[in-house]
Amino acid sequence: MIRRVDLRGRVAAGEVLNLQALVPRAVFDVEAALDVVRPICLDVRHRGLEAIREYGEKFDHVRVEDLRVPAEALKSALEELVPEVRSAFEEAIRRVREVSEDERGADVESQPAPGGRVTQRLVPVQRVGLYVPGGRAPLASSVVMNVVPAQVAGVPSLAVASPPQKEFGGLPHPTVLAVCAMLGIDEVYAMGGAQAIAGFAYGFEGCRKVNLITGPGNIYVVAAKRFLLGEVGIDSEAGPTEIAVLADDSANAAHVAADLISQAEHDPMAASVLVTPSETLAVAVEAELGVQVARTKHRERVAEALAGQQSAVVLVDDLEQGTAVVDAYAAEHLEIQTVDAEERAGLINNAGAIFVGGWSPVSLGDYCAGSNHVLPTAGCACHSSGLSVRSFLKAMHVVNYSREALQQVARHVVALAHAEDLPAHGSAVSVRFRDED
Ligand code: HSO
Ligand code: ZN
Repeated sequence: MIRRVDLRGRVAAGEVLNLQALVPRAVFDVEAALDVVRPICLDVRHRGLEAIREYGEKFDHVRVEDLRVPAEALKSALEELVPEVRSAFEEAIRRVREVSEDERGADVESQPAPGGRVTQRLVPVQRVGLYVPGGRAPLASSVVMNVVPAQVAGVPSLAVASPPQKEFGGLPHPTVLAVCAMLGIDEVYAMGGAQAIAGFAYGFEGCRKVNLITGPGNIYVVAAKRFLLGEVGIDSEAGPTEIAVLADDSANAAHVAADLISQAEHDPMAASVLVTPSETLAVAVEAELGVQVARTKHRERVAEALAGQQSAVVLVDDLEQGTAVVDAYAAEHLEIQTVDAEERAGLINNAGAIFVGGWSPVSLGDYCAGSNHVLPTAGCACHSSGLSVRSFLKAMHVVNYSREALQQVARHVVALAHAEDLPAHGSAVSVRFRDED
C-alpha cells in the first residue's frame, strides 16, 4: 500500500540523492489552472458583483443575491454550535492568541551614529481578506489560524469569504459562520473560488478592495492568488498537505502510522513519508498502516494518498542521513520521533513546522498546539514561513537624523552618489550645508 525507497548504501557508493525526485510530490499544476482563472478574474474586475454571482451559480450551484452574510445568520450559527465544539474552539483560539501575542515583537530603534536614528516600526496591514474553503466539512479551524494572528497584529479591517452552500440556503457552512461570530468578525461574504479572490483583490459593489489575501483553497484559488499577486499581497501558496516523520527504534509504530494516516485523510494527493534507519520500525509501521487504514472512516482517500508516488517509507543508513533527507525534502510538517528528538530538531533548517518527540503529533498542531497550521507546502519551506502574526505586519523604517548627524555623513553620501553617477543625490545633501563652505 505504501512503497519503499531504500537509500541504504547508496550515498556510501557516491550517489548524490535528490529526495524531491525520489519521492516527488503529487502533480499540482497551478500553471494549467491559471488558464481557467485568468478570464474569471478579469471578468470580476470588469463586471464586479454580478460576475461573482454568476460564477457562484455556475460552480457552487446556488445563486446568491446579497453576498454579505447578515448579522442574524452569524449570531444564530453561533447559538447553534454544539457546546463541546464551541469550548474546543475557545481553547484553540486562546492558545493561538497567546502564541501570537508573544511573537508580535515591538518596534526597534537603532542609532548607527550620534543623532542619527532608524526605527523599525511594525505596522499592521490595513485591510485583509481571509479565504475559507467550502465543502461538506470545511476546515473551520482555518478561520482561527487566519483571523487570530491578524487580530493580534492589529489589522483594523478583516473580511472573510467562504463559498455559498446550496444545502444551507446559499450561506457558507454554519461552523465557519459560528467561528467568525466567536472571533467578532461581522464582514463575511458567501463567495468562493477564483471569483472570491478576484472580488477581494479588485473590490466590488459593497466590498472594499483588500490589501492582503490569506487562507488555503483548491488549485483554482491558489492560481487566482498567483495571478492577482501584485494587485494584492498573498500568503504562501498552499498545495496538498504533507507529513514527513523521521523516526528510529524508539518510536511507537502504531503512533507513527496514525500520524501518517492523519494527514493522508485530507486529500488523495497528500504526501505521507516516513524516513528511518530502522528496518524493524519500517516493517512495523507498514503492518500498522494495513490495520489502521482498514478501520479509518475515509479509508479510500487515505489509501490513495499512501499508494501515490508522493508517499513512501524511506530507509536510510543512519539518523544523520535521515536528517539530511528530511531537510532536503522541506516538508510542510516534520515529526521527529528519535531518542535525541529535541537536539535533532535543532539541525533542521527546512520544514513548515517541526513536531518534536512522541507527544507532539501533527494533528495537535492542526488544532490546539497554539502553533499555526497554515504552512508552506511543496518544498516552499526552504524559503517561506507559515502564517503568523508577522504575516499581517509590515516593517517600516523611520529615519530621523539631526543636522549634525547628517553633516557628519554628508561627504560619504556625496561620494557614493558620484560613484553611481547620480550627482543630484549628492546635491540634495550638500545643498543643506553650502553656506558653511
Ligand atoms: N493539516 C492541515 C490543516 C488542518 N487539519 C485543518 C485539520 N484541519 C494543513 O496543515
Ligand atoms: Zn490536518
